[in-house]
This record gives sequence, structure tokens and C-alpha cells, in this order.
Amino acid sequence: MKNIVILISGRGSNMEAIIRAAAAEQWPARIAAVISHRADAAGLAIATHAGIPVAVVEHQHYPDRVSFDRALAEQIDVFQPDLVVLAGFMRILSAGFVEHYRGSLLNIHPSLLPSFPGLSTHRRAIDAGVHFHGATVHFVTQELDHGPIVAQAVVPVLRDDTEKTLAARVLTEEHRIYPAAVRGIIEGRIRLVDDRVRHDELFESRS
Ligand code: NHR
Ligand code: GAR
Repeated sequence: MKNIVILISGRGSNMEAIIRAAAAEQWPARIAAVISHRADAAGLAIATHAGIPVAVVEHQHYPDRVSFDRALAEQIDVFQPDLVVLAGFMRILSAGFVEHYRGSLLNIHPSLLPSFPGLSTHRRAIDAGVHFHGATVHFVTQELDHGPIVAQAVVPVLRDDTEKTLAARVLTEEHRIYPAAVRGIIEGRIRLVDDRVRHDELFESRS
């Protein structure tokens, strides 16, 4: 069994989708822990309810990013993770942290990267007038939202869309592609080779 550690900041709906898929599809992996930097993250209760150990490492208790990241990594490593999954995790991670989990740190970002890295992606997509938007699963590198792409999903931007309606359409797709991507990595069908993502089989309509 491989160990997956999931990091969240809030609602945790992507976390929940991964927990559900792992159980329903009997992945050769356990969700070893869910960790948040906010004690009030709603997702912590969902994880606890599913019988998953939770931990909180509060960023405001640390004087700077590097010391927070060190404490966070120490807590994560208690669970001996094979894969660390950012699911709506809202803290930028420092170089040392990213290096420590090189090749085993995954994120889902709510845009079609490389468009709209950073925050407020749905607002920016509407303002830019793009016709298509979506979500991207990628390995995390030091450069924010620029790591090797594992999976993407596309949704249309409709004329009357608000940030809220567009975010909801994207989120539905996130809940589909994120568990599929995590599963592919856990099962070794998706791998990083020379900083490029290799898919052993047809996956998300690409080989
Ligand atoms: N860290 C690294 N090094 N590289 C990435 O690609 C990362 C990362 C940490 C998080 C998720 C990312 C996203 O999917 C992610 C990718 C937070 C911010 C941010 O500006 C930006 C991108 C992402 C996550 N955070 C503010 C900060 O100062 C805080 C914002 C808040 O608390 O609301 O850390 O979008
Ligand atoms: C998701 O849409 C995720 O892509 C996004 O936040 C939401 C979290 O929802 N992530 C980021 O914006 C990272 N900066 P969730 O907590 O219900 O999974």
C-alpha cells in the first residue's frame, strides 16, 4: 500500500473526491493523513468522518515561510508519504519544501495552465473574454503553477457566467480529473521522466 498525504486550506471537495475514489476503486493506497494550515478548514471534519488522521500546522505560529514549511514537512513525513497532494492548498511553498518532495508533489489549479497562474482565475478568465477555461493537474516545481502537466479538463465560458457559475462548472471537472490523475501516479501508469510527464496508457484522451 502506498501512502497519500493531502494538504487542504478550506472546503476540501477535491480531497473528498480523492477519498471516495480511493475507497470505491480500491486503490493500492491509503489516504494516510489530511493536513491543513488552518484549524477551521471544513475539510478536516470530512476527513475525520472518513476515519482519516488529520493534523493542523498553523502558519501564523511561525515567523516566516521557511520555518512554517519545515514544520509542515516534518508533520507530513510522520506519515511516510509516497505522494503529497495539494487540494485547494493556498500557501505558496518555498524552494526547500518543493525540493524535498520533488516528483511526488501534485497540485490542481483552476485554470488551463499556462493561462492564469496565481489567484482569482475565474474572475480573470471572464475579464479576459476567453471562450474556454478549465483545470490543470500538475507536478509542483519552484515556479508557481508552472510544473509538468499531468491532466487538464476544458469547460466553456458562457455569456452569462459569473465567477460563481464558472467556478462550479470547473469544480465538477476537477472532481473527475484529480482522482484519475492521482490514481494513475499511484499505480505507476503516469510518471515523471526527465521533468516530463509520461503516460503509459491512453489517459484523458492522450497517450
Ligand atoms: N508552491 C510552489 N512552490 N509551486 C506551486 O506551483 C504551488 C505552490 C503552492 C501552492 C497552489 C496554487 C494554485 O493552484 C500551489 C502551487 C496559493 C497561491 C498564493 O498566492 C498561489 C497559487 C497557489 C496557491 N497564496 C498566498 C500566499 O502568500 C496566500 C493567499 C491566501 O492565503 O488566500 O501564499 O493556485
Ligand atoms: C479548487 O477549485 C482548487 O482548484 C482551487 O481552490 C478550490 C478548492 O476547493 N485551488 C486554488 O485556487 C489553489 N490556489 P476544494 O477545497 O473544495 O477542493
